Amino acid sequence: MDQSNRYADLSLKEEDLIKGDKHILVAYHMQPMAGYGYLEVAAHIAAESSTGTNVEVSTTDDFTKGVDALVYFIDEAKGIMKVAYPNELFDRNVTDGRAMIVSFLTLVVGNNQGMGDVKQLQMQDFYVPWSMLRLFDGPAIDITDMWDILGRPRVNGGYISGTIIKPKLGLRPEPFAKAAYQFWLGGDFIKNDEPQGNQTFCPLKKVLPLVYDSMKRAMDETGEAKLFSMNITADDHYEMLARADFALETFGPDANKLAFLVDGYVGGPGMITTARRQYPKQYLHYHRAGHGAITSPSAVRGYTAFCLAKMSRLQGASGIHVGTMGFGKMEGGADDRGIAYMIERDSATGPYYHQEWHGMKPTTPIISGGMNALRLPGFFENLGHGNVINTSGGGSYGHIDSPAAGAISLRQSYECWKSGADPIEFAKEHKEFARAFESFPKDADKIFPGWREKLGVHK
Ligand code: CAP
Ligand code: MG
Repeated sequence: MDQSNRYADLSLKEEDLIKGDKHILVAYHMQPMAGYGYLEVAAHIAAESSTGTNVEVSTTDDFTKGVDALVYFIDEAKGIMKVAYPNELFDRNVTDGRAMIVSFLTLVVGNNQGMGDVKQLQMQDFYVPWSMLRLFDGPAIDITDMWDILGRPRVNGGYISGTIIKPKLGLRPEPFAKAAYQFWLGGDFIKNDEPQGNQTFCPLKKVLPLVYDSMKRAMDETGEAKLFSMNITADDHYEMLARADFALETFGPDANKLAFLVDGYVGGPGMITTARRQYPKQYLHYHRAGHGAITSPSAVRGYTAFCLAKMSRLQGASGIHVGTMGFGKMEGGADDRGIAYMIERDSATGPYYHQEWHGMKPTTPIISGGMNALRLPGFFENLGHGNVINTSGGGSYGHIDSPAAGAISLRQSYECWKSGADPIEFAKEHKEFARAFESFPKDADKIFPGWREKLGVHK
């Protein structure tokens, strides 16, 4: 049934919709199944994503029609469609009247993901009007709080060198805590790897006190504050709270140095909001493991990594993994810097919409995945700054001298880029950075051809 006479109005102007402050706007890549008209399917998507179904129903009244989602733009050749969703469609908390991401997802990428007349449908960007933006929690803690703890300026406090305890799984408590201590002798920030929690070979209640002891010893030896991002992901809300409360008790006077990590894509919006609202004093670290199922460039459904990151800021993530923009091991490219800009700036432009954040705290771009000291200078050059958290697992524990040397090489890499020095010349004066070349020779050959001769390395 062609519903475009009700669920499409191509005379609507985007600038009027934005000025009106009454709609969330969404841009999709869409391809209809063969044999269906483009506008017909676009209108069906708007119907199923708001007030309609595949047939007219007798119970519809004029008010209902007033909150219809409307297709307001299509470009069939490019496979683009845009929908205006009235603010009223989105669910509000009975507890405090605020908005929720799960309702946004249920509508804009809900049933429309499985319709028989749709071949491809992936959200590329969305615009949130101030009238709705103000109803989202936004971050409570951000990178400025981490810079504070690290004794850095609250503005442009710079690069936070981090790692992930590797191997990903299989360390028992003592070797786990030792690995942490070894990195903290040279670096700032350690995270659990995304599946690390309370495995039987490494019970949380045994390992966490040892990790805190490692942190205290490393802080004493270096005279520097250290940070730990602990995974509290669990199916059960009360399990999450139990883990977080135990950690806060364990870290006691150093609880401000404890961030909470949530595997937010697989865990879902509820888990992020649990952490955001139950522990508003802790940095909320959003790990996105699993997102590739829908955000991979090969995916044609769901939404992009850009949209995931933008939603995480609305939810209140203090930081989210944004990929390595083509410089690491995960999928992505240089243009992904736009993801970082959208979550860290107060005013930014995405693929289809400009967004003002009206002072909502920023979400830190967390850079992770195959990174090491050799890959970082190119990354910083592409992004244009180093106000990020970088977690290099292999890049630290794969350094041939020690995890501490790996950590120091990461910081030296940032200093090298920031000073504008030539990395080879810089390596001649900085041992740990130089030894990163020998630690990761394949990267060195690719990024710095001729490095062996220039650095006098002959084996
Ligand atoms: C990186 C990592 C991260 C991925 C996540 C891993 O380890 O810990 O989880 O980078 O990807 O398990 O692979 P390495 P993204 O530093 O040893 O590669 O940040 O793109 O979500
Ligand atoms: Mg990991």
